[in-house]
Amino acid sequence: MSHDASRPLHPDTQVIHAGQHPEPVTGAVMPPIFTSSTYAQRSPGEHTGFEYSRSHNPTRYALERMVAKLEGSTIDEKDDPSCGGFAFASGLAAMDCVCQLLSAGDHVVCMDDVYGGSNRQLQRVKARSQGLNNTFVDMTDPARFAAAMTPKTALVWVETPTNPTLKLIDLAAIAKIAKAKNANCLLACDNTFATPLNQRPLDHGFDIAHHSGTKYLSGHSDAVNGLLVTGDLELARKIRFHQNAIGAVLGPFDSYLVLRGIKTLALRMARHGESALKIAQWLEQHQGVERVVYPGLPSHPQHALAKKQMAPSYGAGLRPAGPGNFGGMITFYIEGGLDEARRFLESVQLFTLAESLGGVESLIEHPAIMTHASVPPDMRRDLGISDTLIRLSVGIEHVDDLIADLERGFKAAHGGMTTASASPARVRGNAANPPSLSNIRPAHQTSTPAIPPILSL
Ligand code: P1T
Repeated sequence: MSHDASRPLHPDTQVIHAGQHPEPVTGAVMPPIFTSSTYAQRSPGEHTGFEYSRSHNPTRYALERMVAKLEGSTIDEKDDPSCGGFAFASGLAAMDCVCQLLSAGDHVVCMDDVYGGSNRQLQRVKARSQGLNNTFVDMTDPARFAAAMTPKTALVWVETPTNPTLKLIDLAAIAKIAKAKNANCLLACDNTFATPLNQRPLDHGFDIAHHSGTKYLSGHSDAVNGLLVTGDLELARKIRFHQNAIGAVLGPFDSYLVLRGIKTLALRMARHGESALKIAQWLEQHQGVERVVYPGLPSHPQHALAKKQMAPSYGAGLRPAGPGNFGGMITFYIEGGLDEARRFLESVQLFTLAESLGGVESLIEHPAIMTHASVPPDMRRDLGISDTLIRLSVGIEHVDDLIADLERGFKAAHGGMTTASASPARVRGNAANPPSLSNIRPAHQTSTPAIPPILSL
């Protein structure tokens, strides 16, 4: 993209153009999907810069450059073909690559509330295979973090807002403490929930922004992928070496899909944020709710930090368009117990009961049984991942329809039905809950599927 560099572009424009240029041979405006696994050489070692597709792929580079620019990397394409952005086969594969930058026995400090799979990778894989020594700590309190951090800490891993309890971490405060204790310590922030439209970790002194691009970046729940971005050229070279040496790269078809999804990221995030705020406000007034957690509500204990940190500037004060920057994720504690939570989850119809988040469609899930089942039970209890905690990923449907759907759930949960009478079929059939959307609920949602043994290890 060539433009007058003295005039920064709005993020809405960047999601379409950043790091993109017409394909040099044909002028194709959208990047072709380069499927070739290898590239012809004129003479041994004499090639065009493209040798083998694990190492170099033009479609993947186009995606990587886009995310690198959105996250604020200033690495020039002349110095690094993907400007410090790296795409992987999943968010967890991207995290694995960061861990592989460490050495056996290194110390890691991790936020205590993170995606269950990130916790599992550190505790049940890296502790054994790399001997990483993990400390999980509540980093919402910088003093606690300072106590956990040692001069030998090699990696700090945070998520903000956290999955699933939507705690916030003051990135600038954590970066200052960490670098004072050990200037060489790597600071990585999983920016999946916020997206670069709502928060840019590199601007706050972090070395790496990480994404499960499976979520908001792709935005359509149709491509599992992960991304890393750094603005430090030396670190970029290390990540590139490991990305290639380990090999969990993102394929060209998925790279194309994710890049295509990002073109509407600004539009989608504005709608996600606007609707989530309305739903959070509605939930807060609802008698069936014990407590709502949403960073955009003044009742969120870190609302002031959210307003400061979740408002990235894209230069010259340019900010994403849209009323709310607090994202599309809400968690709430439903009144009652597991029975009420189950009836609620089984009864909503527009919100699909499923893991994942960040797609155009609304999703709902029960973290204790679903996404965070791999977190040790005592840790879940301490974090508040209880039987009554419900997580919403607010999609871009009309907000009134979403609210009506949630009301249907509350009627089923608290409408005087006994557990026995609350089967989804009965709920759909009763007069208070019109069966208009009943056909879209897949049959498997009515029973708990067995967990394949490989996943429950
Ligand atoms: O699924 P994968 O692309 O490997 O990403 C893992 C991951 C990493 N970080 C965060 C914050 C995540 O939420 C996830 C995946 N999360 C879910 C599948 C979920 O429903 O929470």
